[in-house]
Amino acid sequence: MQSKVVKTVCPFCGVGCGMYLARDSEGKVCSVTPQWDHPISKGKLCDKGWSTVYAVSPENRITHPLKKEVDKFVPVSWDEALSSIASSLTEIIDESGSGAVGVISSARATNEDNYAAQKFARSVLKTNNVDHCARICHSPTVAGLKQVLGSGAMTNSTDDVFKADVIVVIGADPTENHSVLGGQVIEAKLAGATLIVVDPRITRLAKLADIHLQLNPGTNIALINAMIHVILGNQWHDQDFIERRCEGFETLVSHVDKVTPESVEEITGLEPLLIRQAAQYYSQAERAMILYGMGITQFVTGTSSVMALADLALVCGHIGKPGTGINPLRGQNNVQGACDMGCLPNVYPGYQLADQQATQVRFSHAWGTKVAESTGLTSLGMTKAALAGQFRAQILFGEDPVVTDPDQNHVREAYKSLDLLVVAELTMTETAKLADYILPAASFAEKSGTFTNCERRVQRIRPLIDPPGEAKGDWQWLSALAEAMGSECLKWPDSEAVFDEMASLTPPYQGMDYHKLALHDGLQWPCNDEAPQGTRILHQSTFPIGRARLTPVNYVPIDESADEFYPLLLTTNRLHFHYGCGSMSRKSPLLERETPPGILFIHPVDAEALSIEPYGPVGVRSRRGYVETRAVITKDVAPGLVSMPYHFKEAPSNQLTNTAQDPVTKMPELKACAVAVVALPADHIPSPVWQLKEDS
Ligand SMILES: Nc1nc2c(c(=O)[nH]1)N[C@H]1C(S)=C(S)[C@@H](COP(=O)(O)OP(=O)(O)OC[C@H]3O[C@@H](n4cnc5c(=O)[nH]c(N)nc54)[C@H](O)[C@@H]3O)O[C@H]1N2
Ligand SMILES: Nc1nc2c(c(=O)[nH]1)N[C@H]1C(S)=C(S)[C@@H](COP(=O)(O)OP(=O)(O)OC[C@H]3O[C@@H](n4cnc5c(=O)[nH]c(N)nc54)[C@H](O)[C@@H]3O)O[C@H]1N2
Ligand code: SF4
Ligand SMILES: [Mo]
Repeated sequence: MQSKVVKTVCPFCGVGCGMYLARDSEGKVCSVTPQWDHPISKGKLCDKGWSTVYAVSPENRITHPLKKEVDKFVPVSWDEALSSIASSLTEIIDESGSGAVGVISSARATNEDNYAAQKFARSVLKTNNVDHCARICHSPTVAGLKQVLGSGAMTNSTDDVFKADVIVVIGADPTENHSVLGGQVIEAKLAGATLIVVDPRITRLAKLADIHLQLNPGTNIALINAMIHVILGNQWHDQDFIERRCEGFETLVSHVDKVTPESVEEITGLEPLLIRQAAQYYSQAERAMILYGMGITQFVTGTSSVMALADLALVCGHIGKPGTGINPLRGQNNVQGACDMGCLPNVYPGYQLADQQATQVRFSHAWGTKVAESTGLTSLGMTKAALAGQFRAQILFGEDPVVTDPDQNHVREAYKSLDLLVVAELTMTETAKLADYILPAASFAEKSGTFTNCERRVQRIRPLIDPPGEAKGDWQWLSALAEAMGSECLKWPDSEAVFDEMASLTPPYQGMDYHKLALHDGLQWPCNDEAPQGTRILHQSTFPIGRARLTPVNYVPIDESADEFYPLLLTTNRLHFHYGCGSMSRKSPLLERETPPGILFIHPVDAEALSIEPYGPVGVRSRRGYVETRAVITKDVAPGLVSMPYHFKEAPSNQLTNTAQDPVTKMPELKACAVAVVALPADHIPSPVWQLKEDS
């Protein structure tokens, strides 16, 4: 029997579907129901949303603070854990300075938690070393769109897919990864929209598309520049829009002058005619919308690729109107929020620049304490500095970098080299296993707060049950840790007070409060005096930087191509049924039964050449590591290309991936590296990676 129901938001992806969660008379979460009147999901949830109960169930949870003693964890009290962490942090800062400590926050936790995390880093630890998974996700979006448009977020709203005549899905697989929105793209296509998909794999949407540009991995810029060339050559651009709203047009014109579709045929592997057709459909549509994802950002050219896409939208004037725009499909339930909250080394809440004195003065004054001045390290920068002995302590919550960061062996070494690693988690992860202290964190079903979804919609979540055991919300333990370090800076009576303080210092959130958010089913930022009901479409009459800056960019090849030793190119993708490091989705027996723990997608031609059988065991090796898994033979990947999901700790594709980075944002090239694949004996059961390590 249900004894309480709350209205809340799915804790998985950035679509931000609305759900009701119910608990039974024993205080356990017992059911999930879609919210029929939700502005985005309109009564739908995907399999992960439906499986939320397993993700938070108390049997799988960390319930007490744990301290590592030699090679096992023992429960300790919160007081003991926090006072000991506080004194280690103080000692390390005294010895090595604030640059030797840092915070990794969580795009899965609330805005309130993330606001507290960066405030803790900047005002208590006095460092800008604060980052989170956006680094390896949409950091090129934040930087690239900010450079060209002045703001790094989705320009339009999800239901604009129903207003677009042409939808371009580039480097994204929304029916797997943003499933409710992916379903809406299919609906829009069936209702008459033209669908163009740009992806080296044949995704579900590619199968339905009017045009599928199955390009070689890492060649987006060559393709986009060629499309712009075709558009300009045919006078298909929007001269009026360009004159009124953009600068830098002449330079772009000469930059793409020689980039004909024929000149990029070999690079992209695409027929020139298809490029011409795509350019025509996109530019000639009354309303055309771009949706993009990790196939754009996770390259050493991530930021340039985002800028190229923005250039394409601008020359066609497809921005600032319904059914148009350039729309990054932000991944995690609250990654937009974690960025907005300033959990990035270079910006404070609301993208106020960390290295500007005005920002430092503003926040020092508001917080009543001196804040960090020197520039901060990115997440991968902290890993690198740890390996160099220059970074000694990390407070990390709601991420599992040992599974999800590139080059697992080097990440593990970096974490092992720390003098202090504190991990706050719902459950035991591969990263938590390396911690000195594990703190039990409350899940979304046990706390109040807000998540900001991919369309900038800030929505409330509400507690249904008490946290299991002694678990605490993230801002609450951060507040207690600050206090143990002698700071009252993070003392708030409740989540609403955290939100109010944040909103007063974050211009795009200034017009929001808990009451208004509840009343409107969330509000989209910017929400302020000029836009009290929030903003559905950005840049309607002007850009935050006045005129958009058209920015020509060059195609640069991927860092590591296939060669005679590593003859196949590996890309990484996601599976509908699993999420991130798998620590929440793999708790569901329903989701877990759908796929074996680890898969390599390979084309029949390559499988035959390597004598690989369907579901046969295979070994996959790169210059950095080795995993064993099972082969799925499919024409959905091109010959010469193999693909692996990254959800499985037994066979983590990040054993293999490359850390080569985008120079602007330090985004690693997660979408391409060279590998060698071999068939293993048919009766061999793929060994999990930890066993392979023991054997070697
Ligand atoms: N089920 C599920 N859903 C998720 C997640 C999950 O783990 N599981 N994670 C969430 C998160 S954090 C994120 S960021 C989003 C990510 O969502 P997506 O961006 O859709 O993520 P991916 O599947 O990694 O990559 C998208 C596509 O890029 C393609 N691609 C690879 N190389 C290239 C290239 O050179 N050019 C082009 N044009 N395409 C290329 C791949 O083949 C793939 O189809 O999903 C979110 N939703
Ligand atoms: N090879 C390869 N690697 C990739 C990618 C790829 O495409 N290919 N994609 C990258 C991308 S886009 C991303 S975003 C990253 C994601 O990488 P991660 O952020 O490491 O992945 P998640 O699985 O989302 O990890 C979140 C953790 O947070 C915990 N958690 C959930 N809610 C809360 C909370 O409220 N509080 C606390 N304290 N913990 C909580 C969960 O238990 C889980 O263990 O992976 C990246 N890694
Ligand atoms: S589409 Fe995303 S937000 Fe919606 S139910 Fe699925 S995982 Fe949750
Ligand atoms: Mo992501």
